[in-house]
Amino acid sequence: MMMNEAFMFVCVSSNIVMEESTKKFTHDSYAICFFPYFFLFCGRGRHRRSEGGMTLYLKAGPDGTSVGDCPFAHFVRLVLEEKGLEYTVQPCTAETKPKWLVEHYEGKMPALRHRKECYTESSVIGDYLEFFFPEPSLQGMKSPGTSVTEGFFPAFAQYIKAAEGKDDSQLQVLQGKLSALNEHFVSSDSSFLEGDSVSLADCRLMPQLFHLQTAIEGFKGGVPDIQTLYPRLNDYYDRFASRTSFQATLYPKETVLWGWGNARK
Ligand SMILES: N[C@@H](CCC(=O)N[C@@H](CS)C(=O)NCC(=O)O)C(=O)O
Repeated sequence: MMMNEAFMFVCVSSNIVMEESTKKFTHDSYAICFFPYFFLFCGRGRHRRSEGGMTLYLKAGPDGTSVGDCPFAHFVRLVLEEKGLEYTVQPCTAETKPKWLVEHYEGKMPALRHRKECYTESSVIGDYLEFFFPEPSLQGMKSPGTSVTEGFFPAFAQYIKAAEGKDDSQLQVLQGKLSALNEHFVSSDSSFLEGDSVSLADCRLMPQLFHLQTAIEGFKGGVPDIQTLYPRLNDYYDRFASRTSFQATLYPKETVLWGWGNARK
């Protein structure tokens, strides 16, 4: 609990917006005595990598036991891999979720359990890992990399879910987002979204691009052709896809198609 509170305290003081999942431990944080937090703050980054166990509970694939098609869980796994942290994955279905996860965390996944603490909401988990395991840093420069990805996920989800022949407007919206991303790499001439090193923003975007590329091939006859129309974005994708973190967390395209197939019904 102490670490939960300290994390929340630092998040609030650095204006990170806490999401719904963390409200549950805010109510008992009012009687804050700032003194101990100072020491906890000083303890930032002092977790030993082998200390305690981390388990990531995440959506299961079609067989109920393999890793499922969740880009948010994939984001967390990329952060864990980029930071060289040890963890195990626990794919869950509605039937196999642990009781404590359902009772105390609304069954939300991805959920990262680290020793006796648990966090849900991928952005909170990413911030937690960045705070307590600051090396290597995935901070990035915050802008403009983050803003250029805004609205990308809903745009591609709506396009993939749209019935064939009726998706011109969704396609146009998606193409606007893809053009903006491509243009970002042209104008910044950077290797990654927020500079020449990987950031949280890359770890978030890459799983979405993997879904998009797979679903375009599977459901949309290859339209739009990312390789031809958005070459700098395509180069970026290939650059990150060759990283050990991405290779280690890749799951079958069939799982992606299974997930979007269900969403399209
Ligand atoms: N905003 C959430 C979204 C998480 C989410 O949508 N998770 C879905 C899969 S992508 C899931 O785990 N569904 C299965 C379940 O909740 O049982 C986050 O960023 O963590």
